[in-house]
Amino acid sequence: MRGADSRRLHTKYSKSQPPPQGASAAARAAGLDARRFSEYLNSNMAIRDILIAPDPRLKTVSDPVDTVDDDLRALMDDMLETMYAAPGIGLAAIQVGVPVRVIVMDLAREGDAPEPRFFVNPEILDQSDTLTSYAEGCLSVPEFYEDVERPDTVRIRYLDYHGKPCEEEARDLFAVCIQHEMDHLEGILFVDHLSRLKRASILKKLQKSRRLATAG
Ligand code: QAP
Ligand code: CO
Repeated sequence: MRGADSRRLHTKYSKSQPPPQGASAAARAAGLDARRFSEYLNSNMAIRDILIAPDPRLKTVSDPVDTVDDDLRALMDDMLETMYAAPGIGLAAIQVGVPVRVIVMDLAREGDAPEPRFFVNPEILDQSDTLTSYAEGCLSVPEFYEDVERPDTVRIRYLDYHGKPCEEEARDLFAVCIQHEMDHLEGILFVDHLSRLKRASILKKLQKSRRLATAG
């Protein structure tokens, strides 16, 4: 995220001087507030539709990425815009209907500078035996939150926004989020970790609100 393109974008944009069309994730990395930035989103910028469960496409196992190129970066930029607009903290490509192994994330607290992160072809190298439980939500399962137990630390390998191989240890909310998002790459939702009864109840309610939304 740091590099030539981010250095060009050090000026803060104001309302009278909006950012250029298609200003990418580099703009955010340079310190633009993504939440203020969202004021400038318009129909030319691609906020994509988020698939809502029980959409069968969410069960797809996503394909590995061959090359991190400009096309893929355009997808990652769109995903980040879509996630910020929602707003959410993590999004997998399949949630916007693209079955490739790509995740975007921003765990920065509201009011703090945004910290967009990109994970291409992520893998878990190692995981702790200790489990921890967190009340998870999901942009594809709107308005439902349930405790899910997962390893509390994972070591991951992935390619970043520029295709550079990276390796690091994820803990706390980062560990929860990366495991939740990596589940999406296998076609797994957090509700798949719940009892059949609880899962069926949530999916039925989502289906019902979908019916009501499309009937009107
Ligand atoms: C996944 O989730 C996650 O129900 C990312 O009405 C969740 O961004 C990782 C959201 C928890 C770790 C812990 C959910 C927005 C956003 C909703 C999200 C909603 C609006 C969820
Ligand atoms: Co999710």
